[in-house]
Amino acid sequence: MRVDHDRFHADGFAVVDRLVGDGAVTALRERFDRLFRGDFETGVPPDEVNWQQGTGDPTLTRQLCNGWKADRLVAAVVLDPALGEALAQLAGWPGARIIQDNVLWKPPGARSVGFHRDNAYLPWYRPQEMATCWIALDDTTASGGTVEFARGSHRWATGVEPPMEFHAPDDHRAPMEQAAAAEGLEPDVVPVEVLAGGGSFHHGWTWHGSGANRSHAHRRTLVLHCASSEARFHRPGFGEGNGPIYSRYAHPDDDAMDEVHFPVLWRNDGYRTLDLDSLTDQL
Ligand SMILES: O=C(O)CCC(=O)C(=O)O
Repeated sequence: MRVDHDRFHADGFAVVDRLVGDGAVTALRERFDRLFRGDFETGVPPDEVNWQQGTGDPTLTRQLCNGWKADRLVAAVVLDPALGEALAQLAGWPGARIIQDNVLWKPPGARSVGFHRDNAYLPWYRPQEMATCWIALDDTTASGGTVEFARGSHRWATGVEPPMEFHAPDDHRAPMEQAAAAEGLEPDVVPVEVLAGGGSFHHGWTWHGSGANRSHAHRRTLVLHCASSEARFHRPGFGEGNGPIYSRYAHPDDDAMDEVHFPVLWRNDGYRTLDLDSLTDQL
């Protein structure tokens, strides 16, 4: 996997032709079916189950967070040390630990995902930084509602972020356009169009989202969000962003992020959370 670091730092994202092989793509699609049916291989449910077959709104993008806890193949892909190393090097960290994965499925006709900046939802740990790898499991197109990035937006002002709706806002780009106007510029919005198995890396302050799927093709994606291997919980932020969900894993007497829940994928001294390597046998 070759990631263009100059592009990533200039644009806030970099597109990559191939992140996972065809065999893994096919097998993951089958795991997506199982996960959205509530068939959790390990017996452990994902941390967030926002959509299930039978009860989920068919017009929404289906989402689960931390599918890796429920499914060993998802785990084998998102806990891959090569992805952890790539993210750590892009972000300038000594190592990378997973904060969250997203299992996303936008069928034909499903609505948008609102533009947002990942770092804005992380006041519950320090350093408040995320870097992300987005893996397409179908060929992606602009009309099929692929992810879109606002070029260079990782350098726009941070602080008060405009309010956003993640699921199906009427105008999915509106908060980003408001932020662009505050910068005094026209946003340059770039859709990630790749073949299945390709994808992108993005910076935690890059504005991104995706439009409705106006094509006849499904759009399935597996997303890996990492933080620095050195990240620690930050108690004053527990009530904000998605802190109420993930701060449940804090210890009462220290700020360590438990490696059972936030395993280290790669560190520059060779360290990696134990027991992860057996998972790669699934690939
Ligand atoms: O795929 C999408 O529509 C959104 C993905 C996203 O928010 C992310 O990768 O951080």
